[in-house]
Amino acid sequence: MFKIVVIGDSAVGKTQLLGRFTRDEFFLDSKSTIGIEFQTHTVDIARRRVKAQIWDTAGQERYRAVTGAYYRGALGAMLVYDVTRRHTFEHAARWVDELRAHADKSIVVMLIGNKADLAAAGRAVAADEAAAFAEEQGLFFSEASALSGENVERAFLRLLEEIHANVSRRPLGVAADEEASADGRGHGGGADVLMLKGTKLSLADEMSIIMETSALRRASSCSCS
Ligand SMILES: Nc1nc2c(ncn2[C@@H]2O[C@H](COP(=O)(O)OP(=O)(O)OP(=O)(O)O)[C@@H](O)[C@H]2O)c(=O)[nH]1
Ligand SMILES: [Mg+2]
Repeated sequence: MFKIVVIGDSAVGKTQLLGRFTRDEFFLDSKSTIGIEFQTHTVDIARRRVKAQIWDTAGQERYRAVTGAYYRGALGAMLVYDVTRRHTFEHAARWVDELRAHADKSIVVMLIGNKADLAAAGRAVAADEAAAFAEEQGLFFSEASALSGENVERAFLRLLEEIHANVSRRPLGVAADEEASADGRGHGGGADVLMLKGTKLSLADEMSIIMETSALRRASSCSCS
């Protein structure tokens, strides 16, 4: 189980990228995400079954829930901006700072310039500029379109491959132990062991996410300003 977080400003297409990758779906009139949601999707990476657990939250500060638990145990991140709205790209540096502050140092990050289908008519960020920023920050980079599906699966698979390579490069003792667990041959067996090692999400974390998310939902349906 590989935990991936999707981050970036509001309305850049985080939820639609996730829907395209996990269910091959797209909704033009999607609503802003409130709190935290996640989807899982199983793929084959380097002849191994890998379950990607992909977490999605609101780009807008007031709809976001607990930051620490969101990033905890994440092995990868999709940092999304909208190729037609320049400020969403300019904020990418802030999202990188947030990752550096809250995520594991070895997290693999993919910068995604989404809405590539609109680039011909309304591009506001050159691909070269984004690629240079990604290189400087040590991120992978791809433009994509959740609407057309272009590059979506490829970008997620690349991220998962890089995470897989990262995990495989861990010290021999750790890797061997995790592989045995993943195959069900280790103590306790089963992929859950690997997931618990990876995410270290305690029951208290899960409860706080559920409670804060429902509080956010109540607040967002309140008519007060
Ligand atoms: N043309 C085009 N529109 C897109 C694309 N991806 C998303 N959209 C649209 O952009 C809007 C926002 O998409 P969301 O996926 O909800 O954005 P988000 O980043 O999850 O936003 P928050 O949940 O508020 O943080 C919706 O109207 C989508 O239909 C894309 O690739 N191309
Ligand atoms: Mg969303």
